[in-house]
Amino acid sequence: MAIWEPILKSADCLKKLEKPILTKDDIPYDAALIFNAGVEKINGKYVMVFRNDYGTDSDKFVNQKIGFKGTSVGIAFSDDGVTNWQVKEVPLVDYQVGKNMLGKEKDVPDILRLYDPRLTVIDGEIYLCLAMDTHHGIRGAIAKVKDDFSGYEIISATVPDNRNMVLFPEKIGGYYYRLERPFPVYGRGGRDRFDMWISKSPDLKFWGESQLVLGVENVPYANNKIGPAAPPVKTDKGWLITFHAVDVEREGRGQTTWDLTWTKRYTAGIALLDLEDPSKVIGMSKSPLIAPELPYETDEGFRQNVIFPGGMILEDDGQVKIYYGASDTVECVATAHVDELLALCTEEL
Ligand code: BMA
Repeated sequence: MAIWEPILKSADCLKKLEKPILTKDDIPYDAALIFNAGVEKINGKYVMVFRNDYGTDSDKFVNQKIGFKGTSVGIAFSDDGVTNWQVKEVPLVDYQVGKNMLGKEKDVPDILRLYDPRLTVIDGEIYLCLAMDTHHGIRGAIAKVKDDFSGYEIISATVPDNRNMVLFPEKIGGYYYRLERPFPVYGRGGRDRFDMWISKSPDLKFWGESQLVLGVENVPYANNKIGPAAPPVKTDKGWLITFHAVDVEREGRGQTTWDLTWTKRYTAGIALLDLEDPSKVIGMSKSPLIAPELPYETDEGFRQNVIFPGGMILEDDGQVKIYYGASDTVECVATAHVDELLALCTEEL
């Protein structure tokens, strides 16, 4: 595949680790693609909740039209957030293709699979936002997770079609908030053209007062769709957010996930939202924060040229760790100082 025109580069302040931090080789059960993880620091330990598409010959999947046997969501722990990830013996969630026709969830019997986990701790409780494929469309689910990651309960789910939800880590003006990306097709010309929205809730179950936060037209390096990436991080200046931004070489190509002619490029953007009214963008960068550049981001893996952040941690010394899936195949981390990231968010919408 290689790097595409127009060439998009990561921000100068961003330091990428030269190799992925979690791959299929680290997983003690069937695993092929390890990516799009949520990460949080809980009681001093880093917890990663990762997506695993499994059940295929992993050496042969580059540009192949293949199916997988299932998708699971696994858990890993690390002391420094970068090295030595200890993967829990069993995944938290596991859905096999074709085996969930009657459903596993008592309250939501329609589920086909859960994936792309985003992890947020609010008032000491652990929550996951997940994409939820059902027989009747793709929904965004919020699950409450047991402290030892041994189980979960879905506490709310959107109507289709919505996903990429992330929760803010605290209430703002008495309400919980989430960023999300509905994907209206008919209303936007019958093709991908999706934006980032926000909704609020008194209890994490009932969501409303939805508003548009950022439109795809506000992002100069996207011509296809944008949406949330990692959950927001609080800073003195505002809520620091990452978002995914997609450009295609030519309209109408690479439209389905399993399409052989994959030509979507996913980069990550950065913006700052108002602390008291997070529906307001107070600054953004008009250039990407993370672009695909390294060989395993551009030339290897299942879907080349895909960068998708799912976790962001602000350390006490100001270092920010940004966790991202690369090529829908491996999980990576990049770092920058928070002041450098804030300095990027100075352009107006
Ligand atoms: C989206 C989701 C993501 C994935 C991206 C690129 O539709 O499936 O999990 O990273 O496509 O393939």
